[in-house]
Amino acid sequence: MEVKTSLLDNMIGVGDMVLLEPLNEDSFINNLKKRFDHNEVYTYIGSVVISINPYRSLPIYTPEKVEEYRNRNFYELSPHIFALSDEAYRSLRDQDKDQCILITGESGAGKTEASKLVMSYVAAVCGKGAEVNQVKEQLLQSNPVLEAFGNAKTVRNDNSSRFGKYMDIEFDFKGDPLGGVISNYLLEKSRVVKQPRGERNFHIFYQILSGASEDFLCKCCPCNAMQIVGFMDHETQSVFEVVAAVLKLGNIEFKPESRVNELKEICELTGIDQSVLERAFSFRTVEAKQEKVSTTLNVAQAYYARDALAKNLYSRLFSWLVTRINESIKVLKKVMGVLDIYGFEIFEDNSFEQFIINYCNEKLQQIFIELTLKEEQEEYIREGIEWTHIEYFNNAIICDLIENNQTGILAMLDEECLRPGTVTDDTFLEKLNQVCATHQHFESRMSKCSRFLNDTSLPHSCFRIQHYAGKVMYQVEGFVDKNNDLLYRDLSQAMWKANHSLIKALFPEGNPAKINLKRPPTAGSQFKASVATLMKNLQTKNPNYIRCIKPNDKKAAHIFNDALVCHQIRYLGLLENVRVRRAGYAFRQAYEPCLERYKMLCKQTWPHWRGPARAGVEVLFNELEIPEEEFSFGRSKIFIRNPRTLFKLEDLRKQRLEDLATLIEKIYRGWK
Ligand code: AOV
Ligand code: MG
Repeated sequence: MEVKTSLLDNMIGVGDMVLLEPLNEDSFINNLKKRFDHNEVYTYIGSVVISINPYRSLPIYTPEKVEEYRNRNFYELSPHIFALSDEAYRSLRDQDKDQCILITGESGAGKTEASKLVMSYVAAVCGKGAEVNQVKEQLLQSNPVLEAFGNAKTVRNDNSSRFGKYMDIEFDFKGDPLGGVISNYLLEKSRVVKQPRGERNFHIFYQILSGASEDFLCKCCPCNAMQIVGFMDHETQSVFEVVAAVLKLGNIEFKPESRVNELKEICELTGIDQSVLERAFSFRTVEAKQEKVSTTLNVAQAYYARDALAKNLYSRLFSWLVTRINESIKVLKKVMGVLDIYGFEIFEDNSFEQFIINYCNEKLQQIFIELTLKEEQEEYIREGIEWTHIEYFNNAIICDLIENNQTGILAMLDEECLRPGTVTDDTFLEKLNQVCATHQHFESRMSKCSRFLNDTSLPHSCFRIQHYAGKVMYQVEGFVDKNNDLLYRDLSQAMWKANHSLIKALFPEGNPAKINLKRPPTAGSQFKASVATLMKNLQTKNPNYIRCIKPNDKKAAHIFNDALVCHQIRYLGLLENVRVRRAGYAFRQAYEPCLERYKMLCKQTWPHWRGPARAGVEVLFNELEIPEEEFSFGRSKIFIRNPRTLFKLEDLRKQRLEDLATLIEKIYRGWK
């Protein structure tokens, strides 16, 4: 049997990196490559799943596969995303532990696909019946709706998520799905008015444009999905009217000879009073205390106002969609959260959006480090278990560079945005230079004392951050404006006056009765706050990790680029992950629940053990003859090295329960 396993391992590589011999970067990559060449795209590091994007459809997600993985122990079958999904679902159902699935990896690595696979697996194995099926359908169909409105083609990924998504799926005590709640994170709304070369606008615009003119609504692909999710026909219609209005806004030109057709059409479509909108594109009113001052907009300002309106209409529509979907699917019970964000990305030109996206990825890497590398090692020390520290890079320092309340880049950007006087992107960059010049992960040439004064690859209008996943150069142009996220009040008032209930609802601040002179929070600070809430939420749940890896930059099947994979393995800290895992213990449990679960396996502890739980567990393990090197006694918990020991305990318990059931049945028959 052993020979057979190692022959197989030689051919397709080992399924769990913890068992890899010898362990180094080369062997790690070779193992992944071998498996990739044999269509084995999943590999474990203990309970962490590494997933390599195959860029082609593999026959490994069929209903038969679902059945194969259903109710099986994690390490029983070959590594699969279904095994992780099953494990998470069963811990939720049987042990009442809220779960979260954290999917990370750079743009195009396969996060969104992974999140859908997890959801479809869980939907396939949980609950039955018409009502439950309707809930499942709604949960699953929220994906195509949000992808149509929130995804777009970029150079890195043809279906790139341009927003972050976290979805809690909620279950009742039996493990049947009840509903869900979606949180969305900052949509990259600048894409509505401008796309980098080779990229596209959000999918929905093309879907609308490709539809037949008279009934384009019905031909659009997300329509059916919208119906299943629970949108009423008039709501769907309103949504498409807003999208069409955004499209038409892009065609408005402010030239003397230009026709006013577009404006008229928009107003007809949306019930906005044409004279009000025209006025809002011509003047800007500023209210200071009791006074109102109107200034005429020049052509550039009119274009700015137009784009700001298009971006706002679209991003508010998107948030409304999420809220609306939540109304259909929301309830609160046991939950499984699935997190699918926009992956780390480096483009030729990186702006505020990339800065935000990459910051979000830093935070997720931070959570992984906290829970798997840091916390795990600290727990051994706390529990008094002998331990040699394993080094790893902690990116907390980069998070701090970005989010520190006093000296962080976001705080300084806010300070600039709120400062009276002339504020430009350059004054912001100057400020960064004063405060960050000496930070190890910050690079720029503006400051006199800069270490990068002679680095010509770094233009004066840029700063560079050495992120955990690589160096990214950010063009400072647009940071202040995008953070301010300014929409002239005349426009929000014009929208609020529209005879269109959806548009009216999207611009509540346009209501003159609710004029609030306080400035709304900046885009950056809103994002920071929502990410902080997300991180707190994730920490209350039991984490399951999927680490996605992109095998090549060509979006192509069968190509495994060693250097590219190596880079990702390094920054994801995967080798350190194996080392910690290998030196450590796969499973731990406090003494009381452990004794409670297994006491039936030992005469001395069954049915009652009258002593400290720890002593009970000692007696139990002794009687079961579990080899000493397989476990350690911590201060409050038992640590088990190999998951197989745990499975053995579970199998024995199952056997014992079956024996008991047979026995009870016999006694019962005897009575009859
Ligand atoms: P991402 O979510 O990680 O990028 P996606 O999940 O959108 O990446 O994957 C990109 C593309 O890779 C998909 O559109 C599929 O064509 C292919 N792909 C990914 N996973 C699989 C799989 N398991 N089997 C077959 N093909 C796959 V981004 O959202 O850009 O960060 O922001
Ligand atoms: Mg994605």
